[in-house]
Amino acid sequence: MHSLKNKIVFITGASSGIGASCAVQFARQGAKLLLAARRMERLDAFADGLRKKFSVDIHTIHLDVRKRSEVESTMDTLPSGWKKISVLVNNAGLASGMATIQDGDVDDWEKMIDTNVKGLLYVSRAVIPGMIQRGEGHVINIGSIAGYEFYPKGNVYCATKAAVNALTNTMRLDLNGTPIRVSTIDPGLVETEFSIVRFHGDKERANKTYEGITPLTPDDIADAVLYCATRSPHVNIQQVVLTPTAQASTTIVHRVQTSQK
Ligand code: NDP
Ligand code: 8X3
Repeated sequence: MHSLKNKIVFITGASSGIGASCAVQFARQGAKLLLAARRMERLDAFADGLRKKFSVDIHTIHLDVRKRSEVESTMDTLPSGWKKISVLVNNAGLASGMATIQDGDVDDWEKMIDTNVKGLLYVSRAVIPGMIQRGEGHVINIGSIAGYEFYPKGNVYCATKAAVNALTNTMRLDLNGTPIRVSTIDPGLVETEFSIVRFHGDKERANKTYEGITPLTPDDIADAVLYCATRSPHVNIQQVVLTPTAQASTTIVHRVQTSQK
């Protein structure tokens, strides 16, 4: 197992869900955590808990990945002990709305494209050159099965995750010949704040997404991320696809009525 002790792991979207679970997993390994999100109060409280529990070194940063100049200046001005990033987990992302193409809200579309595609690119562009220079690095993108199994009303979210899939594969091509590894973790239904965000705060509608199934947990995804990151440096796990057992594809989900469960 490749040790991550004192290696800097940078996780975007670490204030909740999959990103937060990844932070816990990497903290357990004794990595140094560079954690980013927009909700700083929440991120700082979470980081304090991790410091107490795992005695790890953590630096939190406010980062709205949609803002190119904020990403560039924040990454350029990282404190000296936090520049040498070994693992980048490009996790920040969201679905916003779920409507047909003819009814879709263009603001929702822009939010998804700006976060899931452009945000991932801005962060990657800021981090990868240093990895090449240092001869060490691993980029782990959080994609989705929605990136290749499209579903009705998923249009723009699916398109952004298809873009993540294309970017993961093309990053690997461009970085071939360097020691930098590139992986993607592509989950199906994971119960996080994802659906609450997608349905603009409507918790009742969000809960229906996971009704009658045992969904994946953020820890299930973080396990896979950690597995990729702890292989020997000559092993690149290119892709991990995980779904709940009840989910055969984005559209085929076996749901059991609560009373029958
Ligand atoms: P959550 O809503 O629980 O977490 C999303 C995280 O992304 C939060 O920490 C949020 O932090 C951060 N984020 C959102 N927008 C921005 C932004 N503009 N700049 C910086 N950070 C941002 O959802 P998940 O944990 O489920 O989602 C994580 C990733 O997993 C996403 O890329 C999602 O597409 C992917 N995914 C999720 C699945 C699921 O079923 N849940 C399945 C497949 C993939 P803050 O608001 O504080 O900025
Ligand atoms: C999130 C999973 O199926 O809701 O990427 O699009 S899905």
